[in-house]
Amino acid sequence: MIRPIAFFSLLLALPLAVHADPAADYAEHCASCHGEDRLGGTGPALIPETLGRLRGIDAVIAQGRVSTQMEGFADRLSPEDIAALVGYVTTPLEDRPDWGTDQIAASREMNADYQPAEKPVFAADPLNITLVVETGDHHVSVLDGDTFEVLDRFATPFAVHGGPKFSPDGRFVYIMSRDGWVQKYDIWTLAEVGRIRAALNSRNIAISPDGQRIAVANYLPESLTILDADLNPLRLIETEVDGTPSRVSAVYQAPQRESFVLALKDAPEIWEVATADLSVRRIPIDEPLDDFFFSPDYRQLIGANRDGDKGVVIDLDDGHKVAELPLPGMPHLGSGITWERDGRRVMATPHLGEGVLSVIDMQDWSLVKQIKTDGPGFFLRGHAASPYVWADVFFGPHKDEMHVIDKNTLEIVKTLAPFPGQTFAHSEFTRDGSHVLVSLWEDEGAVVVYDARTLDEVKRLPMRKPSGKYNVWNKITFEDGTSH
Ligand code: DHE
Repeated sequence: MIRPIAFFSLLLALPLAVHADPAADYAEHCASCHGEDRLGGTGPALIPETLGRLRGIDAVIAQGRVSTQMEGFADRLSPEDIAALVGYVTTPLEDRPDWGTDQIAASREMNADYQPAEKPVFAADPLNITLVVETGDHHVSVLDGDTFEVLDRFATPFAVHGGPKFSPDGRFVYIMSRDGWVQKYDIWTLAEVGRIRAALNSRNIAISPDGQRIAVANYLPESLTILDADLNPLRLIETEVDGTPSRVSAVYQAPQRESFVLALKDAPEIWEVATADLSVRRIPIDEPLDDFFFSPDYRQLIGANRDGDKGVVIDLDDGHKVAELPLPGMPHLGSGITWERDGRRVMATPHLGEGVLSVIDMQDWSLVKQIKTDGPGFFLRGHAASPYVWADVFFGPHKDEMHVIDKNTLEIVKTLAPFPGQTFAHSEFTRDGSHVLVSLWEDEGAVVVYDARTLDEVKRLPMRKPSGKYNVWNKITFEDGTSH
């Protein structure tokens, strides 16, 4: 017979199998900031749609995030608890959350201290301002495009993605986060106007030519949210095809057509929404297309198929397919730019899966050349005043390189690599095309300013993981060499 005292000693000696309880840990440590429903609060939503591309979630839980309210939990949670929590927050929600116009309207937060200035509060050219999105600590820096002085640096919602969109006069900018927040900022006053959560997970935004409608493309819920210029929700367009919801991959502004053009992720249709009355036109296509690039008159679009091996040209007036281009290696058409070459308009697109840039004749949609690069690239930039195209090598061992390519010969004339081993990507020209700004895309990063003619470095501005840069003039004039 075992005596009681010996029995307890035996129990204590046995290794205790303590199982992590991520739901309880979430409720105790995370819910107050990230929401009991994981849809966000003062902190971002913790759902796979938002976290999908985030690396090192375990390290963030253990050590926290510098310059944010996210503290570290390594002193309270074991590595096993943290691993279970990562599994918990990257598992899809059981029920499809509800986010209708009432919830959207209730999320609107206007800045009570905002007093609009009557003229810019700075001496710099307001149309040569360049915004730098700093993803390292979720801020935007406002740069004087002539002196490169930082005029303001403001906090954004978590994980800004895609290009901010400027009002047609260049005064206001709308910035979107993957969490569906749309922030409005007044460049003249250097102040936030307010923000609203248009959806729970969003892709990008577009603005109507009169600046009165902001369209937000959403994955969750599957929809397009239309806001007015004061961030009031006007309409939630549910993107359903034959009773099945489709995510909206992206929304594009087509100013000449006075419409928004929608790429649907899950249905073989393109939607066109009139900016005046928000009526929807549905264009059936053979297969879902994504990542659109438009002809300068916005009559034709070229989209990539799901397998990433061809480009399909659609005429938006009659809805018919005009051409198909063999473009293997995942063309990133959304990063395409155009220019005039030998009297013909060409477009160039990088490929996410192959170290080439495809140059396409936009008159007959033939392939002019595939320029071999040192690896797959993400972004391209040019400017009417510059003879060069700037193409990064975003992926692979040469991610530290930026190719400068002659627009006529289509040859690489120089490869810049000032920071060996570190990502050097995304460029943007100043208003007059005299300078180019490139991101050292690292947490202790920088924006490096080049003379666009001599290709010499002019200045380095320290920044926290700078990603995209956006010049007001180039954007509002729809400069051919930049994204729209
Ligand atoms: Fe982006 C723009 C989609 C991953 C940084 N990206 C866009 C746009 C789309 C898009 C549709 C155009 C929006 C606009 O400007 O209106 N991006 C996608 C994807 O589908 C993809 C491949 C996967 C995803 O998770 O969404 C993707 N994008 C990324 C990244 O991993 C990048 C490098 C880092 C990040 O911040 O997420 C990234 N995307 C950017 C940037 C732009 C962008 C900086 C704006 C480019 C510009 O110059 O206009």
